Amino acid sequence: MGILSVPSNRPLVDEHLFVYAGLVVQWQASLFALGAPAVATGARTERIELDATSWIDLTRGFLDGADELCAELIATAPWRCHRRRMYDRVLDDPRLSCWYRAESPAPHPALADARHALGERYGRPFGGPGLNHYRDGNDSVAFHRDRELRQLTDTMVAVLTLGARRPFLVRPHGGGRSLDLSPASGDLLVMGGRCQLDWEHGVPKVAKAGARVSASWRWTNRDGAHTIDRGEELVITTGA
Ligand SMILES: O=C(O)CCC(=O)C(=O)O
Repeated sequence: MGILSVPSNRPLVDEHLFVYAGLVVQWQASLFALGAPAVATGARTERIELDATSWIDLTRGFLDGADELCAELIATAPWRCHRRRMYDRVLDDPRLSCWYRAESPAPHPALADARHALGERYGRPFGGPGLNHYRDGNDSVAFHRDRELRQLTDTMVAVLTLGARRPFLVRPHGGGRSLDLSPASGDLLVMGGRCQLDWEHGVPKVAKAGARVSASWRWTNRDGAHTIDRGEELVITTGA
């Protein structure tokens, strides 16, 4: 099955060992990702029309200082390893996660600013953020549609990448040719329209990768069937 990749003109520098609060975190740093975390001014957004009703907005370099923020979140966020029911089996989620309510303080002021910028850009209130930590290439999320949104016809899911660049694949629901958005540290993608109904996304395992954190915010107008597929469900939370 073919994979189309969306090129980025952002240069990568060599793989780094990044030391933060006693933690050694390894990833390929981007020249744009060092320094104090802040929403960048003047980053350009490109719209990718997946079909007539689904789209992805890709903003390369949405956040400055993304590697700093990645290291800080890895060291300070209340990470948990969750367990997921996949039909008749309960499996460890191969990544760490934590979620924040919209009304709770954001885990970092730059993430509060990012959520505010999303609200300004789209004129909609976003929730979250949810954070995921992919410790190395063995951590992943399989192709899926976001569980609580996948029957809804008008949703937005914004995903900000911090740290290592990993494939981020998007394909039609049920299979087909994949598009690889390959977000680098500080890049933002927003999946909109019927994307959670008609398309799937995933971050596959890779042979070697440094640490990556994703921060995501969601919005929906609640239009749609609202039927939840109970085949797959997040059930148990354990310590990291
Ligand atoms: O971490 C990412 O980039 C994607 C996360 C995701 O798709 C999810 O948690 O539903």
